[in-house]
Amino acid sequence: MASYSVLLFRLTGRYLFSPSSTLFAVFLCGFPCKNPKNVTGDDFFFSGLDIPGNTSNTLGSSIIIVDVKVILGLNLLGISLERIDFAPGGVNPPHIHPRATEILLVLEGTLLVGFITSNNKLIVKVLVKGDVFVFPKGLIHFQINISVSVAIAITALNSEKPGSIVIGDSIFGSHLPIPVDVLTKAFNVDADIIEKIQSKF
Ligand SMILES: *[C@@H]1O[C@H](CO)[C@@H](O)[C@H](O)[C@H]1NC(C)=O
Ligand SMILES: *[C@@H]1O[C@H](CO)[C@@H](O)[C@H](O)[C@H]1NC(C)=O
Ligand SMILES: CC(=O)N[C@H]1CO[C@H](CO)[C@@H](O)[C@@H]1O
Repeated sequence: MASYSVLLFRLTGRYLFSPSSTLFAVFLCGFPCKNPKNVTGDDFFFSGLDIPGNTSNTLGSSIIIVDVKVILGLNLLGISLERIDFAPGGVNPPHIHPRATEILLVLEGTLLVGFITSNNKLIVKVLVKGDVFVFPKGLIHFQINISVSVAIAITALNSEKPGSIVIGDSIFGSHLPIPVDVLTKAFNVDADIIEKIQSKF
């Protein structure tokens, strides 16, 4: 039945069943395309990246993401942008982007940045204004402001929907927590330490 439907699609360019049919429902990973006749400049536009993010939080950092949810015209184009603000000592904690390599430009301040290779080697670098650094796709990476003044970075990512998985949030703060037994064995510590960390997320 499914192959008949696909054959019909090849022959006629359309599916026999409407997308609302549960049997042949089509689930899009990207976003549906707008009618090209209705596209305007605003579909490729965002304003406000000159405004600093609010870093009054426990991490002392803020990320403004300009991805396909913000600029619909990015759909399928494989690129997005972020502005990251850091208070003195502020941290963008260890995280990965499952779908993107990231290239970071420091606009202001001094950052210590790093990523961990698949061989478990830490690669670090201190960056100042004008410096550029690359975080390869899928690797755990972080940034910390090591100066007494604020820092600002712009990053570009080669996905319109790079995704972000914050390691601590995932491991210790998942909805439906990972069983403590899994974490005590994984980190080789007692349950009370795991429970203490879990309580922070
Ligand atoms: C899109 O453009 C068509 C004409 O090309 C127009 O009839 C229609 O109302 C437009 N739709 C929207 C949502 O603006
Ligand atoms: C920044 O965030 C803090 C904590 O959520 C809030 O109290 C404060 O009003 C915010 N500042 C601005 C300028 O929005
Ligand atoms: C002012 C301030 O918080 N400075 C901190 C910047 O980051 C370095 C490294 O973590 C800290 O040692 C400083 O105290």
